[in-house]
Amino acid sequence: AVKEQITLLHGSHRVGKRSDAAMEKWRGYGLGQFIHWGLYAIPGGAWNGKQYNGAAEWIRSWNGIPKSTYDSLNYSFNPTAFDAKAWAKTARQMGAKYVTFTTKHHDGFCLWPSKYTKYTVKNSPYKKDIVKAVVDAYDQEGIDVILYFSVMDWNHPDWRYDLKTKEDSIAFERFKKFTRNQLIELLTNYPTVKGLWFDGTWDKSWVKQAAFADELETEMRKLRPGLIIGSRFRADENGKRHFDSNGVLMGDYEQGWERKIPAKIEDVHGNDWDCVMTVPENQWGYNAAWNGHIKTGNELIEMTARCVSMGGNFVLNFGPKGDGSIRQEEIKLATEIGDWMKINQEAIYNCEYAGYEKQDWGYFTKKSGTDKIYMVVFNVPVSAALRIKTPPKTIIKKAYLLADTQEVFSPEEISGDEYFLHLKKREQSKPFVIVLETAKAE
Ligand code: JFZ
Repeated sequence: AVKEQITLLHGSHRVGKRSDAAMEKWRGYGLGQFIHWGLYAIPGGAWNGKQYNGAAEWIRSWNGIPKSTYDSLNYSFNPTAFDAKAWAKTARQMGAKYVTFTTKHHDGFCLWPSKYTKYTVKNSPYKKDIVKAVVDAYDQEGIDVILYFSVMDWNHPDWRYDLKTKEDSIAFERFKKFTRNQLIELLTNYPTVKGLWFDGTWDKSWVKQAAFADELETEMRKLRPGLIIGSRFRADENGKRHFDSNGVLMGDYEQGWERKIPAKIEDVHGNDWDCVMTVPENQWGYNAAWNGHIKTGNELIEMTARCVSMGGNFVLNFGPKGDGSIRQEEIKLATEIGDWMKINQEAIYNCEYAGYEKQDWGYFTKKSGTDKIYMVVFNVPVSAALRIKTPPKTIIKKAYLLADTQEVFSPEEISGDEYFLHLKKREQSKPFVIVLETAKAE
């Protein structure tokens, strides 16, 4: 059914994907790193020896903690082992093409010396600008930087969840100015950043600011042409978030894939998107206990391939400790992923949805702008025969192992457009990639 379009003042400003160079680059990243770091890394998921059940970066919201005690953690923030260059090396070694870094999480503590609040790293024993160190180090490694920014700010006296009284509205007007000032400050201080990753934008107070947020987004884009902003920044005038009242994506990519991956290509509706993922179930900031299932390297590699096969980027979260060092478990995972990427990265970078029917053995990706198809194989069937169903009028010219191009395969045609690719070895401990060089049949 064709739905009637309504006129919106503050809905989406574009139908379809962006096609400029900055966005093309973003689309080709394939794999990224997320870093959640802030004062919450000091308690690390526990307070006075008691484990907090929620996400470690939310510990301030725990009833058992006096807010003023948490808010004084800035006086203990002295990460002696913080080494932005070491972080960036870990990211490069893993194969990350971009990093999203928490400049300010919900607790309001700023990792840069913001002029607009005292609650910053400047008023900690550490003193130095963490955001600058991170941006410089990642720039140097050739990894693009996106700044995470929480609009919700638990520390700011003018933050409100809703605007119920005149007093609330007056306070929130100040808060809006503060938010704008901080965002312009970030873009001005760190001109190399490629985008902003917004969070804490779900409360009624902010959802009601359609006009303000729209203007601010326009202002930021003008200040930094090419800036990439996801769908989690602003709502339209009817309070619709991510997708406006006409169902059109707001912002440059869909930001709703948080710890979940689309089940099928239809679920992404032709939009750009990225999936942000934690190593345990739901812990972004450092949690010393890390309970429950911890994802393995193979699981994370599979998620990367799955995202890329549906045109998305996969972003793996790291939660450095209070002293600034990255925990050993995360270093190990970064190494495992990186070792795999070194051999198989061709199937991940600058790749997109291949247009092939999904098969049980794994994921198809396609090198953008070419006829090169990659089969990222995770589940080898007992028959050791991998099914391929090509789109109509496709010829498979050559099939070979990416890791060893000497190992070629002769696809057996089962029926029109359907083939079996017979593997020689059935036992594999790591996912592997088979390249299909294809052509269009006349
Ligand atoms: C938010 C934060 O509250 C959390 O601490 C972390 O920073 C994460 C990346 O983002 O949590 C969310 C935000 C959005 C959804 C779920 C959790 N969502 O849209 O489903």
